[in-house]
Amino acid sequence: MKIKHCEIRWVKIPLVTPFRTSFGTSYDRETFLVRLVTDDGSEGWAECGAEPEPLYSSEFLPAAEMVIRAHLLPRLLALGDHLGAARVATALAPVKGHLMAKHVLETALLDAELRSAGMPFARYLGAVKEQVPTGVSVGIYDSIPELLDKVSGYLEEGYLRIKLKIEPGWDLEPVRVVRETFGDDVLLQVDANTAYTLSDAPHLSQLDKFDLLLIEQPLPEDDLRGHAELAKRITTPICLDESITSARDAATAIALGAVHIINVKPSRVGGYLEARRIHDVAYANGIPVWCGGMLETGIGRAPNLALAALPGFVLPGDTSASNRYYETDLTAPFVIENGHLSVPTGPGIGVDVLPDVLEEVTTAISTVPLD
Ligand code: NPQ
Ligand code: MG
Repeated sequence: MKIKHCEIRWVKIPLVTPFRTSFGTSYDRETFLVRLVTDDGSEGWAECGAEPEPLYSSEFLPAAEMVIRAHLLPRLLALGDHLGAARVATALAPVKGHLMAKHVLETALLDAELRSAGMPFARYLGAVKEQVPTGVSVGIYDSIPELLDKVSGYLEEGYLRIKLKIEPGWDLEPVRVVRETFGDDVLLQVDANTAYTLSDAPHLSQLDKFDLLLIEQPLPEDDLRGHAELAKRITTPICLDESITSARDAATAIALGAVHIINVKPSRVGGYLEARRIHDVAYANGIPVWCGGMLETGIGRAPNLALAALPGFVLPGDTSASNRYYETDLTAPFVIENGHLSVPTGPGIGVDVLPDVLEEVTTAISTVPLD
């Protein structure tokens, strides 16, 4: 398969509500989409999971676009007729890092291939479910009443799991009040986005009484030793997000006792093929996984739902409905039904952009020269 056309389209979509985490507040979702056209006329789409600034990850959007143009796409073009999604990771391996940029190209090519073959992402990846249970990620708020109002609304919408963003100064109290207000049966977890250090272990152990499903990424992404030590000092299961960028990372963290549950995000690990390898390593070691989110539009949400339908994805993910983030999605909206979202059944990612919505939110569009 050859790439005949590559287009990079920047979009900016307002969020229905600001999303505050320990690393900052987002008011809009700004990202770029890549559209590939292959020599058999198939189109493939993918969405970059990076943010405008390197705050969640060292990657950020302008750098991702630059590395795609200057270092990644040329390597794929050099494969000529031998190009295929299964060869992307090897062809791009000489380029260090930039996994969110690599994810975009691999996913767009995989979408084109699967559309051409008439195969849904779900079937290709090995999905075993047609609907997946969904949770919701709840930001940090200025006040407890505001938080309770949000959580109450999400529970009414049917979300099966509540994830609270926490940071020093906003942790024990919000968790205690949510647990007391909504009861012991609500599936509840927290995400610190690396905001703590091992010296906070005594403080974090006070979360143990709230019977949380997990605490996500409490320590810096490169502190596996710290997470292994923390796991001995608290009973809440440790979940890693930012720390796990490959199947090798997953195997290392598991071997070190630094992780009990893994948040799998295809954009963080370089694409769906590595995400499936992480699933396989975790599954072989009895480690549950769930599908994380990066505020994707429908273009990124669709393949995430296919991944979330694999057998090892046994916990509700952050694959929330479109209206959690957007008034109008770039695709037909994903709607929560009985706490579940349906896995797309169409070829490739199984969704198409809505052209007029896309035009509305496009801030820049450019064709990448292929010569
Ligand atoms: C997490 N996602 O699990 C990430 C954090 C996050 C749903 O909590 C733009 C792009 C904004 C990526 C905000 C959720 C983001 C983002 C938050 C990732 O840690
Ligand atoms: Mg996280």
